[in-house]
Amino acid sequence: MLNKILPVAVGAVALVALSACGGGSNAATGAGAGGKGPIVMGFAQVGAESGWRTANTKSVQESAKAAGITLKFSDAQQKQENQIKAIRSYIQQKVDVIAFSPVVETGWDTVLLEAKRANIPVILTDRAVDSEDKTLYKTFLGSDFVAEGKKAGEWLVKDSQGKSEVNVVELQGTTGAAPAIDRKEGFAEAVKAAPQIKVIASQTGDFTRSGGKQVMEAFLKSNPKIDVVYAHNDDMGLGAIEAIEAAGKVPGKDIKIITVDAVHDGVQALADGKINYIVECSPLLGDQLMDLAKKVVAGQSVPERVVTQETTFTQEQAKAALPQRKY
Ligand code: GYE
Repeated sequence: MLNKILPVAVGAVALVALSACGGGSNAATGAGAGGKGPIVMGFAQVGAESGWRTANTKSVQESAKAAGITLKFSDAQQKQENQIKAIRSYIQQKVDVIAFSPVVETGWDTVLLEAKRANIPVILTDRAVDSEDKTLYKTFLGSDFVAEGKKAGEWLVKDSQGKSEVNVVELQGTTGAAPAIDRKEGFAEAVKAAPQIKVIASQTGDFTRSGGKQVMEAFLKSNPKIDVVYAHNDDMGLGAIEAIEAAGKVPGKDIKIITVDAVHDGVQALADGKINYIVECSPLLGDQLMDLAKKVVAGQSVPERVVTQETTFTQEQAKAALPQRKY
C-alpha cells in the first residue's frame, strides 16, 4: 500500500517557511532519537463512525507500535468538544507530538495556539482545518477530497450521456467536516458539464450506515423519481441500499449508487452489483504519520501538505481487487 502513497511537497517556499517556524519539541522534552525515551504521541481520533475510521485507527495503532512510538489514543465520538478536551489533556501531559483528525473544519485556533505555546508540534491527519495561521500545525497528511468528489461526478457525467433527465440525491458526510464540504463541491463542479444531471435533494447522514439508511428512506418517500445516490462514504451508501431494497427497488439498477472510500464492505457491494462506482480514499495513513512525527519531533522540516494517492473502482475492477483488499 505504501507504494501508492507519495509525499508531495507544495513548494520550496513552503518548505523554507516551515523550517523557519519548525523547531519541534525535541529540545524541550528530550524525546526521540538521542533523547530520554520513545516519542509519545497523543492522537485525538474523530470516532468510530465508519469502516474507514476503524481501518484508520487500526493503521495508526499498528504503525505506532512498529515505529516504537508510544501512542495515547482517544475517541471523540464525532464531537469537537471531546477532541478539544483530548488535545488539552495531551498538552498537560507534555506529549512530544499531537496528531488529530479534526471532526469539523472550524473552531480550532484557540487550542492549536495552546499547543504551539507549549512547544508541542501538531500534525493534522486525514481532515483539514480552516485556520488562516498555518504555523498552528506542522503539516497536513490526507486525501484531496475535492478531487474525490470530481471523480465521482465525472463518472456520472459519462454514465448520463444520451439521457434526458438524471435525478441525484446526495448523502452528505458530517456537517462542517472537510470531506463533506469538499466532496460536495468537487461533485457539483464536475456535473455542471451535464445539465440533465440534477441534485434534487442533499442532506447529511453523518457518515454512518444508520444515518444513510434513515435519510434515504425519507428521500424515497418524498421523491418519486430518484435515478442516482451519491453518498460521501461507503457506509452511507450501504445504508441507502437497505432503504432502497426495503422500498422494493433494486440498488445498482433501478437506482445507481456512487460512493467514496472503497472499504471492504463497499467493494463487496460494488462487486455484487449493488453499488456502481467507488472513488477510493485510503485510511492507511499510519506509516506516513509516524514518519512525519519522528521528523517534526527531531525539529526537521516537513512538507506542509502530504497528499495520499488514490484510485477508483468499477464493478469489474472491484471483483478483481476484492481478494487483495486490506481493509
Ligand atoms: O471518508 C468517512 C469517514 O475523513 C476521509 O471519514 C474521512 C472520512 C471517510 O467517516 O468514511
